[in-house]
Amino acid sequence: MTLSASHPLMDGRTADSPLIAAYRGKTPSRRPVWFMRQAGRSLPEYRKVREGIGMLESCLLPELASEITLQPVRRHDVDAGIFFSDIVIPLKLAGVDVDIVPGVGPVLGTPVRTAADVASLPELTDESLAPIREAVALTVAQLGSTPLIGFAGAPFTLAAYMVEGKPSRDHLGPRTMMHADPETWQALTDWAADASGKFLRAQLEAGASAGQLFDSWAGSLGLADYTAKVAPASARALDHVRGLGAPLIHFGTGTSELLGAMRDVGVDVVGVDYRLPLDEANRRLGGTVALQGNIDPALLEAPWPVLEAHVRQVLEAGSAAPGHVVNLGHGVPPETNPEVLTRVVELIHSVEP
Ligand code: 1CP
Repeated sequence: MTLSASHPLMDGRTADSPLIAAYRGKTPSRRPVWFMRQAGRSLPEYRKVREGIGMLESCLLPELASEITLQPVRRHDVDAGIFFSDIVIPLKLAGVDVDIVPGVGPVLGTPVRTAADVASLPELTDESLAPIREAVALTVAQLGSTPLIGFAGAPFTLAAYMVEGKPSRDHLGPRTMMHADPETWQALTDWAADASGKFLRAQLEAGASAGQLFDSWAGSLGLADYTAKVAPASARALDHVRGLGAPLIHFGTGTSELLGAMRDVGVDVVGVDYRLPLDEANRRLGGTVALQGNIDPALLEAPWPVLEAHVRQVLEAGSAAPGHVVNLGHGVPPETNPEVLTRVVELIHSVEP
């Protein structure tokens, strides 16, 4: 299982990029930075091309998805593109009745709650992923030596939407199911693991140079439940892409107590939200992996001197880790002034790696 010789990671385009060097624990030529949700509503050029086109529809139009992926790279000089798509796209492509409702998020026509519901989930075929492969190929042809990061939702975060049928705060539905009906839980998370794994694999094979597993809501779990009921499915998702040679990143929010367990599903990089300083995260992980994070998105609205001091602190704390890729502790808030993001990138690039 390897990437083709003409893949950007194999043909010399991205292997020595600052992003991939830092992920691999080597010294990069400059401090790499990208932002979760760097594509999206904070950019006027995004709002313009999305006019009148639904969210999921825009993800499945290869030229549009590619253009949206490239917009923040052009504008901010970030060190990576993150593929414009969504964690529920594999559900949509499998034929699950799901949509993204503006101002709400993913909503399913019928929530998935019983053994029969799970048994009737359609399988995601490789053929249905063609628009994803096409969008990735168009994108990497334009990105040159800037790596593209592929991503997928982790099984717990996907299952959280599938069981509740919509976004929720406490994720009570999935947390009940894992104990009340462990067999259905296992079947559901296995299904989600395979759907996400195939989605991520399609992106890596088509040209993405790294892959990030988003377990955004894992922080609602204690360590015991995470380890017993969730981590095995996350490992199963990544089994689809191990051995390709592309660095793998694992991110969640509210996961300060789970960092070691998240590393142990088998990744090269752990993403840290804004709650824990990176030197402390590195101490908890024993200096075993590179870190990604963790500018507090709330500070993007603060006066520049306050934001600058915070960014410098993040860089200092991140120096403790074997490798550090700067990011936010969660996604770019939609109200963010994009000029602030560009200025943050300039600041980070001005500091010695
Ligand atoms: O119409 C719009 O513009 C809707 C907003 C939007 C966008 C821009 C949604 C709906 N998804 C996306 C794109 C997206 N989603 C990306 C791509 C680009 C980038 O980062 O620049 C990525 C990586 C995701 C992944 C995603 N979707 C996650 C994991 C990351 C995270 O932010 O925690 C999650 C939890 C989702 C679900 C989702 N999709 C959309 C929304 C608003 C949500 C969250 C809903 C909730 O609060 O539960």
